[in-house]
Amino acid sequence: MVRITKQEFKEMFNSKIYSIYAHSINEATNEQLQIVLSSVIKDIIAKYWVDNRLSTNKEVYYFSIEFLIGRQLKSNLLNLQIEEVIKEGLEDMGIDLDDLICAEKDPALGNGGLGRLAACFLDSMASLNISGHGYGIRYKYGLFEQKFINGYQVEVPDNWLLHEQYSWESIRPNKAVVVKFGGEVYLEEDNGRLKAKHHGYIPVMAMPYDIPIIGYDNDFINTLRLFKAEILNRDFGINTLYANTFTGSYEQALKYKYYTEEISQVLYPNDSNHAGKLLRLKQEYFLVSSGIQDIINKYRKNKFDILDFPKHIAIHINDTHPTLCIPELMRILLDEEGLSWEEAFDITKNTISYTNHTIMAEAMEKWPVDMMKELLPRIYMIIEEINKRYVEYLNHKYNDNEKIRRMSIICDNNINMANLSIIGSYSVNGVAKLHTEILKKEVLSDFYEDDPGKFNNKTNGIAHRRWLISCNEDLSNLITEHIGNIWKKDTEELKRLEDYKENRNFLKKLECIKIKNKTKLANFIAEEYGICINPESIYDVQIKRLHAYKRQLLNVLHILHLYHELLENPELDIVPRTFIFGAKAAPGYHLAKCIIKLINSVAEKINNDKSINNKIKVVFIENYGVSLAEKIIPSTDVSEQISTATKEASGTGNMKFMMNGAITLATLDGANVEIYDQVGEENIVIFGLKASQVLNYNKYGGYSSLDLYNSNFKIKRVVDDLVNGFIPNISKEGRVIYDSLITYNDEYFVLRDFENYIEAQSKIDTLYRDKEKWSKMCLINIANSGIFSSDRTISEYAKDIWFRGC
Ligand code: GLS
Repeated sequence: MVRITKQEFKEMFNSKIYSIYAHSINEATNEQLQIVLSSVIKDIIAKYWVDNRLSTNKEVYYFSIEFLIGRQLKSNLLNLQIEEVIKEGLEDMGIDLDDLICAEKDPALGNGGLGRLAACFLDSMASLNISGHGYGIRYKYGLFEQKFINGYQVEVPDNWLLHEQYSWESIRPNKAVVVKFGGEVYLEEDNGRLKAKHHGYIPVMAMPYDIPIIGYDNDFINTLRLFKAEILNRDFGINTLYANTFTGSYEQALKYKYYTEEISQVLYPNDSNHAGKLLRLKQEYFLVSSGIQDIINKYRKNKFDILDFPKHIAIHINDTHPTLCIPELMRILLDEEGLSWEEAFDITKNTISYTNHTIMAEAMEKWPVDMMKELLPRIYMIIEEINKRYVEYLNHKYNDNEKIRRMSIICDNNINMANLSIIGSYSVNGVAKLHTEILKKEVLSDFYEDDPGKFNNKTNGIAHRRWLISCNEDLSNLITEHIGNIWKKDTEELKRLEDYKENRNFLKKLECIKIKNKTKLANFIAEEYGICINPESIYDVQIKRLHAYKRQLLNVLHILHLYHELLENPELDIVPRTFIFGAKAAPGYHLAKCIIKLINSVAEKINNDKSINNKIKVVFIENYGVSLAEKIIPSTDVSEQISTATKEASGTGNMKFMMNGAITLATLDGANVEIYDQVGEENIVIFGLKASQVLNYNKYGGYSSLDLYNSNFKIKRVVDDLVNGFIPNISKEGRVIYDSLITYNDEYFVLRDFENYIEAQSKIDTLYRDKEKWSKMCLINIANSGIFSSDRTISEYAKDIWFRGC
């Protein structure tokens, strides 16, 4: 057990503040005090961290271009189980722990679900005593900070690295490696074998920064290693290695510095979207090569036989962004370890596993052959060889040119990264049952038919420690008072809460906690945005990236519909509603930005219209991210999960809301289907097209949004609002949105699902009126949310993928 007394802590804290800042507590800012506290905690855990790094068990390495870890202080204290001692120690010194928790910067090194999932997985691996480490990029600028100016999204750089430092990291210069870009590769005769020789490349130093990932109550600490791109030797000197490209002048040295540092400068702000830019390819290879070299260096130190690599190492690639792990591992095995092609490919295929996170066509990574050839000549040669051999295999097995085109890695001068990931790995999984079925039957059906055993499902999960124990303390305490502590380590125990579903006293307590959380959020919104919301109203929340398929538009069109109903009949009997949005749009995603402007303009109009008696309010929370989610989710009544069926691979916000006792209003998409299976139809509100219907429309057509518009008065009324001046200041944006719905036939079936959504919303209104029944529904949701802990997901990855056969 990590143990520390209050006295020891205070001494450490006092001496640390002098050694870091050379001044006393009284002169320190909260940011400084938070940095001191993190540093003390790092000292406290140092021994455990070192011990863990020496592990010789099978190790898992999780490669991800994004890690959205959120603030660490509170969750580290929780996992170390030392929150009370630290809180009291700080109190003695006149410091409020909560102030320090809020002073921590929130590292936004991810866009949304994919990056947050990676963070939850790290938490679970450490908590389950699995040696599992993350590899990522230490972006200087994370996801942009969002500001609203006149209702428009404006992006501001996110300077999360205060004075170039992050309080939880430790730099490891002795573990730096060199990543090579460009140049030329020749195959030269060496001892009777052809060996690849790489000349004239540009070397980039990958400097590791380690962040401890602390397990829950188990003294187990893993590492998230983030690489920063730097010049070689950090000295600016002229280096013969890059003399070919940067010819030695001061100007050239500066160019070199720019070339290298640019690589880890900024996170690409796209979610589920492939930008296809050269810099992104550099980032991908930088991540992959740094990580793979690091693994190999450690492996060599352990002196294991290289042929046993898959017995000791599991490498997991989080979507296709780290797919170059496959040719990079091949490169090292062939060129440095001197293995044969067959040996190298066998090892690679048995080491690497792959998760697919989306079926959206625009997210499928494809790289132009020329770009790959020029930037990564050796890697390209290897990809070409893998492809050649695979196509030979296909030719042998099938006599079907179309099929072979679909399955090959290189086609039409593009490299298809999903195909490379499948061909070079032993396991392919989707992230929810429905998504995996769609992969098997539709998107990847050729591969599934070829090798069905490779495919499996791993429904996503969330770290319940952050998303319940830490962010909703009152609820967590209520649960513990009634069913004891075991659920914190085994969330299936939450099921025992069902024993209380007829217990009015318990249901009342649940309701009181929700009201308390809602009041807290109302105070926050009043302070931040000057909008007064009513904690007795239904908090109806949609927080996630802004994307057409997620259909924030459907939500806002329904708000307009309600507004019209209220204007026509101010006495209309509805439960007051507060619609809350939080969403960032990719800076280049025009339609998404128009929708943001629309929501803000609708909010402005409705919130200032006295005639509707505060019956509806609309709040768009600026700069949505992990820390805000931790505030909003515990106070939510209705969780909006309304994507077009088939489009949301899983969703994870849906699970967080459910675990905090919100009722899900959803389409049968992604993991919503499994939430439905858990709670039963009385405890969730479902609407809209099913996946099979959407797939049919996509295949055979038959949908006309214009017909709907012309035949349905309610639809026409809200769609016309976009262009008739009813909502002020959206003339351009309204037209863009109108066109997406009518001129371009409503790709995401917003209008097709509209009537059904109105009915579902009115069902929510009816259900909420019976408070006790509502509370019972909330309870059933919480009780059945245990399966969505990422501990369950990670146990499945461990059993079925990383350690199978061990
Ligand atoms: C995503 C999917 O869109 C989400 O549905 C999914 O929950 C998440 C994690 O698996 O991955 N894919 C993606 O590119 N971004 C995501 O959030």
